[in-house]
Amino acid sequence: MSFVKRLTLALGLAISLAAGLAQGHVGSPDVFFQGKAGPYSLLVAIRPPDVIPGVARIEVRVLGGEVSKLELTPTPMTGEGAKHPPVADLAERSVSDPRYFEGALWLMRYGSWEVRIHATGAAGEGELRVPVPALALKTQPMQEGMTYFLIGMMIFLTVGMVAIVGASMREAKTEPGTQVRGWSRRTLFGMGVTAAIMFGLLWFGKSWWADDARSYTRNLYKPLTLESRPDQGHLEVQLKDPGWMEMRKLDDLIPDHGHLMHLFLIRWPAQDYVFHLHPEQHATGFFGTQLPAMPAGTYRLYGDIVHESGLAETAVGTVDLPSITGTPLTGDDAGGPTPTATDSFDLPNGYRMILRQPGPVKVREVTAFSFAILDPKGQPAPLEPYMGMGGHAEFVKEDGAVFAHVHPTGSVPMASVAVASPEAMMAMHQAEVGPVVTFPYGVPTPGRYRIFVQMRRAGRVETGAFGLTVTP
Ligand SMILES: [Cu+2]
Repeated sequence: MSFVKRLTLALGLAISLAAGLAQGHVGSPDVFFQGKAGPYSLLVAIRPPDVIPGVARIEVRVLGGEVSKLELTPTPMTGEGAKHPPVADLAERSVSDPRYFEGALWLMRYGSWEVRIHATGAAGEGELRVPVPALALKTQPMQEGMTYFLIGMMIFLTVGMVAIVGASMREAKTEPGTQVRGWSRRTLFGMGVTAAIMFGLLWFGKSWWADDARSYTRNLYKPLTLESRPDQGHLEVQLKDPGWMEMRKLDDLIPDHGHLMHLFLIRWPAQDYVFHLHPEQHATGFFGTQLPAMPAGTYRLYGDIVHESGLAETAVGTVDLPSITGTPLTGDDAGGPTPTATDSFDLPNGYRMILRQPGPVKVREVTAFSFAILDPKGQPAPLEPYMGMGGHAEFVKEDGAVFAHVHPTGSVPMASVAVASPEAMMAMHQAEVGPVVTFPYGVPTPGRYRIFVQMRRAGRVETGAFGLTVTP
């Protein structure tokens, strides 16, 4: 029954083709991470696969120290799987650039994964763990060539099977060399039965296929949404789960930079006001916050949360707000008008925030985006940590297709880092920062972006905004 074998093979292939991948940000699946593996400083880019199970590509640049060998191991971030890592893969060192290593790893199932990067070199050994979410984001259609190939095979094998049965019933019992004339009833009946069995098998295959496609679709990542209820100067937001895998719960959130939710409100479509607030949770999935002074308009909401598995998600929504008198911004809450600058954004009292032009920005390639605050004399102003980091930057595409919340350590939320490795998280919290703060990030697609940057100076969080155009 080679036909069934082939069908099984084809189904397996189609199932593995029918997958995609996402992560905590919106429309920005690549992971960028800067951290230390023992004595070595590494800049890591992970390109998650299009399919789960699928192959993630890992690129590592050694920024500090002499590394002779890099080993890569993928494991789930929590649970039994985390305790039994597979054998490590050796990353390949570039011949032309000895500080650059590359590797590929299989991510076997959905969920919160990490890649363990073990570095060996002149100064000893060290390990860095980089969280990677593995979520199926889309169903990929079968390639046209494959479709025609499979249809052709189906017809060929079905007709072939009927013909074989027919020929064997008609001629098997005749002496060699005898000419058989006509088709007996028995032969035609046998061929009819074979055809019926073949159609039955095809029907079975089709429903098996459809069933598998349905169960895959059920597992496709569906982002959380934010439902909002503004009431005077107060905003209530509720996390809504559109129904996804059982592994997602809403009562397992862990604080990131001391807050369960980082809520960004961006006035849309002008993106001329941005606020970064921290609503308090008062029941599972229910959050509330006082609003600052805000002009009326439609605001897009992006709520960053992290689950105890280390999986980070961005819940999205919109809210229409009237003009709000509001309460003054306090604590870690910050924001304000963001008329977009090219490289110098005016702040109060003659200060400015500047973007050091990074040179040509290439799609998906890690670029170092560096910012500083200059005093009225043009001298770099001293900065203070803002929620434990040198700064917080949001890369937002003008058409809304991308929202990525990035830190000087890259695109991985600190709470996810903490789940993978608490010591690494402690080491990354910065007591002293600046005067230049650099964010490693690679924009996912060409187009026009805004970068909203928040840094703290003299006890005050300043918000700057910069335009960025990325050509294909
Ligand atoms: Cu942040």
